[in-house]
Amino acid sequence: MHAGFGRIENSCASAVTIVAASSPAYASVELHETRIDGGVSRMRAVPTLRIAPGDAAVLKPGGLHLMLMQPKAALKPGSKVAIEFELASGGKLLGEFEVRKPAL
Ligand SMILES: [Cu+2]
Repeated sequence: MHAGFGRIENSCASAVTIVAASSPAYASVELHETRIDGGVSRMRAVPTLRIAPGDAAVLKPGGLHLMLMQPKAALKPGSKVAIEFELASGGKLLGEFEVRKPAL
């Protein structure tokens, strides 16, 4: 299982809502949020993510992230992974993520 972090900017004049994500490199991709609940770090699935016009969603450790499940092949640091976001409007957004070693 891998985690994806980054910044998704909405430069459109209207809000966008991400309803799903997928990648050719993984069996499944989910949007998750980490929350501290009674001193315990828990993840929950985020079914939809709305981004207001001119705003951005920041995916970072300890917060929103992409949960990348079952990589289909070994991924080398420095290589790129494409992730496609499906929007509520029916549109699609293609993102490119760089593979990095976990920061320890
Ligand atoms: Cu997660």
